[in-house]
Amino acid sequence: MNTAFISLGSNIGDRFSYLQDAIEMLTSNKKINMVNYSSVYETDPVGYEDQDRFLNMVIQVDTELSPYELLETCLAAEQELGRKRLIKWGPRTIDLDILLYNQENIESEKLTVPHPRIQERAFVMIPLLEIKPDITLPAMDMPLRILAEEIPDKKGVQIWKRKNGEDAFALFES
Ligand code: PH2
Ligand code: MG
Ligand code: MG
Repeated sequence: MNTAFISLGSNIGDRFSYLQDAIEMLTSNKKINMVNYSSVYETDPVGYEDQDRFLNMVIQVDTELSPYELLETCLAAEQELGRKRLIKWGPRTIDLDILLYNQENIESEKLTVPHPRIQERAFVMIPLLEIKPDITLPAMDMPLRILAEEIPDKKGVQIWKRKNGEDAFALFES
């Protein structure tokens, strides 16, 4: 069994529904099992700034799929949810990025794992560290938590729906 972390992002339309629908699609695959999920964060757009704020979160799954099969499954869900690729880093109904697959390093035309921009992006690191505070990236002897102390744009990442506590939400209730 393999463990993967996937980041989800949406900044068009009913953003929360897109997150929920994407999770439902991924986990409807018998070879993907949800292990954990983060709170949902509202985040300032990074890279291409002239667009609406995102909802972002991270999920952890166990899977029998290979990294490429998992990628295909993510791309199919993006397609199904109306993703149009118009502007690089631009607005999207849903973006599903494989952050980590076990502790593997994968570098091909189709797929780079770990995701190359994890360490620059508070909207990825904050939810990832919420699920797995002691996570390290392959070939790196420092926990991600230490690197994350340095990131400049933490302010732009705010809790939107908390996983636990008062504002607990039932993302996976049927
Ligand atoms: N995704 C991008 C580019 N910029 N900014 C935020 N806040 N959230 C995202 O998910 C995001 C982004 C490209 O994938
Ligand atoms: Mg992305
Ligand atoms: Mg993507």
